[in-house]
Amino acid sequence: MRGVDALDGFVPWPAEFARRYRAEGYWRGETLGAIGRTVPDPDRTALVHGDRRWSYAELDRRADRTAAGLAALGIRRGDRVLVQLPNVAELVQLSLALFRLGALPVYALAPHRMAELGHLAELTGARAYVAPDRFAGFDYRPLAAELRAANPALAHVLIVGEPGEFQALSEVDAEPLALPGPAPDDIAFFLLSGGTTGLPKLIPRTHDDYAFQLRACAEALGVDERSVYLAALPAAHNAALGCPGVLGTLAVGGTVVLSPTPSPDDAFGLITAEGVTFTTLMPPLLPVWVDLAPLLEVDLRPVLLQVGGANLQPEVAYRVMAAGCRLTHWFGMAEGVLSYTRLTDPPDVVAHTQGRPLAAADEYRVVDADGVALPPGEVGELLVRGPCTLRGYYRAPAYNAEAFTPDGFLRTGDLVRITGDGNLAVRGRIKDVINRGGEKIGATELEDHVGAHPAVRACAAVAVPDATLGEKICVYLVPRGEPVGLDELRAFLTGRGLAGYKLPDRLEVVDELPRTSVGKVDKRLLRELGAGARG
Ligand code: OOB
Repeated sequence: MRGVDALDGFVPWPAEFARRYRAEGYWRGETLGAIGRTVPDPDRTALVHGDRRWSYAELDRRADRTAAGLAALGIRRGDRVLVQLPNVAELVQLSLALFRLGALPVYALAPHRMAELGHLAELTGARAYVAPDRFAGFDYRPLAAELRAANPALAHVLIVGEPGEFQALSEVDAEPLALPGPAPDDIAFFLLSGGTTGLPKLIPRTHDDYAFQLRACAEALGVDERSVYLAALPAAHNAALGCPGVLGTLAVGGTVVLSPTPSPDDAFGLITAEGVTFTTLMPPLLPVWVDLAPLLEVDLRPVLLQVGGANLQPEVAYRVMAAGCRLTHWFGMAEGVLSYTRLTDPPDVVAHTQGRPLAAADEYRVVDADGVALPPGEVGELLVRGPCTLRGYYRAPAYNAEAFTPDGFLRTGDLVRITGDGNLAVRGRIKDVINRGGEKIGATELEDHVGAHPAVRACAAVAVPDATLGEKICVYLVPRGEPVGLDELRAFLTGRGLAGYKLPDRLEVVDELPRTSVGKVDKRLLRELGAGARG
C-alpha cells in the first residue's frame, strides 16, 4: 500500500510523548482537511485573491471537488505531490484537497529550479507536480518537462493557468466523494528545512502537530473569525502558512488575503481595501513598510506586524513601535519550534528578544559545544523538544543521528541566551547557513555547486554583512588556472538549476583558503575578512 510507503523514513514521536501531548490537549485528533468545513458562517469570505473572493462554502466545495478529481487521477492517501505555487487561491484549494485525500504536499518555493525540484521529486518519489504557468517572469512548463523526463515516478503535471502540453489543475475536478482520509498522526505535508548541510532536508509535519501549532499561534495573537490575514510572504513557507498564517486564520473562520509579493506596491492597497488586521514580515521589509506607509497614505496601526526569520535590529523595532504599530517578534523554524513576544510585553522585550516558547510542553535547553547545559544568561546552542518540533528529517537517518540528541532534542544550530526574565534572545548561529534577509542558503549545498565548475579548485561560501538584507552571500574561490568572474559563476550556477536567491552576491578570488589548526576551512576568519573588505 502506498500510504504505508510514505511512512518509510518518518520518525514519529515516541509513544510516551504522543500520549502526553494528547493527554495535555495539545494533540486533539484533528486533521487539516477539516479546515474550512465547519465555520459559523459559510457565507463569510474565506479567501481574497485578485478579483476572486471565495466564501467558506465555495472554498469547501472546490477543495472537495479537487480531492475527488485527484482521486480519479489515481492519487491516493500517502502519495507525495510536489507543490510549487505562489500566493494564489489554488494553493489553498489544492492544499485542503490533498489534506482531505491524505496525499502529502511537498511545498517548494517559487524560485526553486531543477537542482532543488529534482532532489525533492527523487527523495519523496512524488507522483505529481503542480506549478503555475508563469510567475515572476518565469515559465514553469519547460521546467516541468525537464523534471518529468528525469523522474519517471512523476505521473502527472498539473498547471495553474495555461497548461501547454500538460493538464490544467482546474480540470482536475469531479463530484465530491467520501474519502477515507488520513489519521491525525499521519504526515500531513513536508516543508523544506532552511538550515542543513548538503542537499536540502525535508520536514514531515503531522496533522496533530500542525493543528496544534495553528491553534496555539491563533490564540497567541488573538486571531478569530473577525481577523483578516494578509499573506504577503510566500504561503508555502511555514511563517505565512501556519503561524497561524493562512491555515490558522481559516481554521478559526477569519479571512485570508493573498498578496503576490510583500512589496508595498502589492500589499498596501490590499491592507486598506480589505481591512487587514495582521500580517507576517521578514525583518528587511519592516523599515521599508513603515517609511513608505505615510507617503502612500496607508495606516499600518490597525495591522499587527509579526516579524521573524532573521535578525531584527532593535532600532528598527523601536522605530516601528514609535510609529504606533503593534509588533510581535518571533523566532521560528520550519522544523516546528516557535517562540514569540506576547502582545502585552514591554517594548524593550519586543525589540531585544524573541520572547517565550509557544507551549508549556516545549522544552528548551541551552548547551555549550560539548552539549553540557549552561546556566541561564549564558550563550549556547538551543536544543528543543516539543509537541510541534520534529523528531527526525525525512529519509535522512545518518543526518538525524547528528541533528538530534539521543533523547530527541533538535539541535537548532542557533546560538541563544535566556535572559533574566526568561526570554529567548538569538545571538548568532553555529550552523553553516547564510540568512539572506530570511531566505536560508546552506553553505555546503552552494559550495558543492560552485565546486563543480571546472575552473574551481576550492571554495567556501560565507555570510557577509549587508545593511538592507542583514547578510549576503560571499564565495571565496581558489581558481584552477584562469579565474572565474562573478557573472560567469552566477550563470554557471543558474545553468545547474540552482534557485536565484542562492546565487553569490560577491566573489573573492584567493590563492588558498585559510585553515584552522585541524585543517578545516576557517570560515570565521573568512567572515571577518568579508566583513572588513568593502563589498
Ligand atoms: C523561519 O523558519 P526557517 O525554517 O526558514 O528558518 C529557521 C532559522 C532559525 O534556525 C534561525 O537561524 C533563523 O531562521 N531565525 C532567526 C529568527 N527566526 C528565525 N534568526 C534571528 N532572529 C529571529 N527572530 O525563519 C520562521 C518560521 C516560522 C516563523 C518565523 C520564522
